[in-house]
Amino acid sequence: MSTHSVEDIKARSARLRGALLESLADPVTGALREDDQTVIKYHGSYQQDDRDVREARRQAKLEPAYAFMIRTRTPGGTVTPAQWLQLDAIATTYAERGLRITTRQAFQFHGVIKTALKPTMQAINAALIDTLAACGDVNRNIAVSASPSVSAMHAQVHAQAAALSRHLLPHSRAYYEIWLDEERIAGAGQEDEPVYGERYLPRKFKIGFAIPPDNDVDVFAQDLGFIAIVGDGGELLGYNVTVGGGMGAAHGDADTYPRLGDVIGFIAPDAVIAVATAVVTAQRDFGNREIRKRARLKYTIDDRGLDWFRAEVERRAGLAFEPPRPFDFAHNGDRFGWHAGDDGRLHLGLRIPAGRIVDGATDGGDTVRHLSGLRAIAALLAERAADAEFRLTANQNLGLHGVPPVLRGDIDALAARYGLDGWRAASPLRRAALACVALPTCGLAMAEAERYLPDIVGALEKRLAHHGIADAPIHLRISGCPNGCSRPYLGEIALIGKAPGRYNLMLGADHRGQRLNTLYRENIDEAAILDTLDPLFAAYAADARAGERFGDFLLRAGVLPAPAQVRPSQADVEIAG
Ligand code: SRM
Ligand code: SF4
Repeated sequence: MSTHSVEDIKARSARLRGALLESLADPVTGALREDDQTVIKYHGSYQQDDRDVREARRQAKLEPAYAFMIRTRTPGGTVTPAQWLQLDAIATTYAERGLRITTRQAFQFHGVIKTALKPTMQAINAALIDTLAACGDVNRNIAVSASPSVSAMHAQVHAQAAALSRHLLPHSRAYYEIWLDEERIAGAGQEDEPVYGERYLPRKFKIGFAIPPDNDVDVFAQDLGFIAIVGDGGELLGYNVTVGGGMGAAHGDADTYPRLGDVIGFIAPDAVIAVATAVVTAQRDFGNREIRKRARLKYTIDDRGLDWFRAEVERRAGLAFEPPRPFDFAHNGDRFGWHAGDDGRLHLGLRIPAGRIVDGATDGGDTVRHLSGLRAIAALLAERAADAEFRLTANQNLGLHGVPPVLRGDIDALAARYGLDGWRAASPLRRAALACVALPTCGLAMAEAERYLPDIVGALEKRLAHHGIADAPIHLRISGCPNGCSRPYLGEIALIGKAPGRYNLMLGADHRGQRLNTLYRENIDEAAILDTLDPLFAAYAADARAGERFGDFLLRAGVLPAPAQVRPSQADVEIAG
């Protein structure tokens, strides 16, 4: 069987250069040449077009309204107050729709036109942030628990993730030549790529570090996961390693499916890079390069077997996994409000609806100015606590970390003034809800997600209130298509876009990211979604046990069949070992 065309583009791209310089310089179109639309992903950008105006422009015989999405590589989602101010200025100068926090702790800028791409990239790099390998068939932004319980152990895990991120970067200098005018040196185009090789990976690759009891990175949705195992004294003992998680699927195609990662063993902290390199290179060498939809690690493992894969990783890493250690996740959501860290400094968890930071959005009926508010907070911190951190969460929210207690009152006042304190009044459903970007920028969206979130949350809140359970802590996740960018298959309630205004309704995941949900109704509109959920809410209100979560209730009550995949914690991890 022949290789997929993307494989050829990678191989002939001269280590990710393609004809990008020529494409960028072409004044006739706002688009890139076809191959370069693939190549630019490795530089952290996607060519898109505004789908709201696509049809009108087609009728007017205009080319689509091309513009680019740019995604940062920000392992663990951490930036300083000064960097925040720079990113804000970039969003305001070059992009549309403000700053967007992604489900992998990155920033996205949308609507950057071709002629603004290079200045935008330069401005991002001037802020000492880059976008290299934020997209493409490489290791993506590494997700790390953004839990507010900050300790030396948390810092150690973040540092290991950042080191791993650097280790897995492509060695090609293409990024620096194209965007930062680095001089092209001898050997350019043939750089050695020791981890990736000339065709890079068969498909995107994702790594996450979870720190129990928080599973805010949804570690079982990652190709490769590290679950921190912490000793009684709070010290990092090592990690349980998970492999083969992934969410993406296609409607009606049984060859594609969401899959939870398997726990394959325990390693010491200093084995992280060796094990990650072994997993990545095993996937590089054995991943499916003929059938792109089967190219993720989860399918390599299902095709060849978990035992084979574990042995291959042990051989490459030169170690033997120890049996997995017990761990216990309490939830896969975020924590809001103020928390104290071990060092006496404070951490504030703020909710950002669907991760979109703009001025003028409505949140629970109020008009909020989150972009301006966070600018004001960043300016305050830059002046008074420059080593504080903004930390993006993998649930599209934001934490302020390392805040001196003396600034708490000022920050509370700013949060209230700009509507950043919405988490206080928000229902648990609203606080935990996730939605992918979808329309108008995502070329793959079949239905709305981010823009639909406020309406559907409002409608569901009314139904819950009607049954006297307005405070039910239900995890809702919406994706505009089955690719699953909001990790919807881990939602207690999930809507997966099927067509404009129509969704598949999935139910029954847990709230810890350890159980996949199940398809309950296919291709239904909002009225049918609400009518389907209403009797389930009524039953939950009447029959749930104390503290029982909605997803768990649906299984116990027999509304749903036994779940397809569960990854228990605690001592029962040996099911995968
Ligand atoms: Fe995603 C493709 C947005 C996290 C699975 N994703 C896309 C693209 C680039 C559409 C495209 O290929 O043309 C979307 C751009 C939309 C836009 O306009 O910005 C897009 N994905 C996102 C973000 C921004 C969603 C969000 O609302 O936050 C997230 C960016 C993460 C980051 O910072 O790197 C995002 N995407 C995810 C996740 C969640 C995660 O990583 O934890 C998943 C599921 C996990 C997984 O990978 O299995 C995910 N995105 C996909 C897939 C399906 C991959 C597959 O295995 O089938 C696609 C489609 C593809 O790759 O062909 C996709
Ligand atoms: Fe686009 Fe689909 Fe991802 Fe949503 S889930 S951002 S619609 S690819």
